[in-house]
Amino acid sequence: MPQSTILLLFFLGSLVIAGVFWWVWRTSRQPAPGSVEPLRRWIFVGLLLFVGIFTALTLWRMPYFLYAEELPERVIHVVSRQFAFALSERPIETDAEYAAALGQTVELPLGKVVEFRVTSFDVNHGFALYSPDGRIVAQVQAMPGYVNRLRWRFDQPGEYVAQCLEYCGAAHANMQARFVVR
Ligand SMILES: [Cu+2]
Repeated sequence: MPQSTILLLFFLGSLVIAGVFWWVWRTSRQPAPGSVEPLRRWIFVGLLLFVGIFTALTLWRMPYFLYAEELPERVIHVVSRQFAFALSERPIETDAEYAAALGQTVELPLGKVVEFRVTSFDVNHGFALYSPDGRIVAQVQAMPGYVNRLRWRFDQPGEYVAQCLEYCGAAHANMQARFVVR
C-alpha cells in the first residue's frame, strides 16, 4: 500500500475517533454554570497553550535529522541480518559482499561527522551504538527495503558496540558488531 493511502486512512481514522469524542462530549451532561473552579480552568488553558506553543516550535523540525547541514567525513554501509551486522565503507548489496564485510574491522575518525546507511536483508532490526563505557549514544531502525541514515559525531575514543535493539529472533541478544573510534 502506498504511503499516501496509509496516511489518508490514518487521517480518516483520526477524524472518526475525534468525532466519537465530540459526540460523547455533546451528549454528556454539561456542568452547571459557575460550577467549574476558576483555577482548574486556568490550569487547562495554561496546559493547552504550553502544548500548542511547544508543538508549533518543534514540529517543523521533523523528520529529525542530526547534522543535516554538514557533509559526513565518512560513510559506513550497514546491513543487518539474523544475527549479525556487516559494516563496510563500500556498499553491501549481495550475499558475498555481506559475508566479506562481516570480517572487516571498521575504524572511524574521532570528532568528525560519520554517516551510517543502515538497511536489513531480512526482518526489522535496531542499530544502536554503545560508547566504550556502555552508554547508548544513538540508534536507528534497520528495515528491509529502506536505507535509513544516521549521522553521529563520536567524541570519545575506544571500542564501540552496535547492538540490535529490535527483537528479531532467538539470537537477538547476541546480535552485535564492533568498531573502533580513534
Ligand atoms: Cu534483534
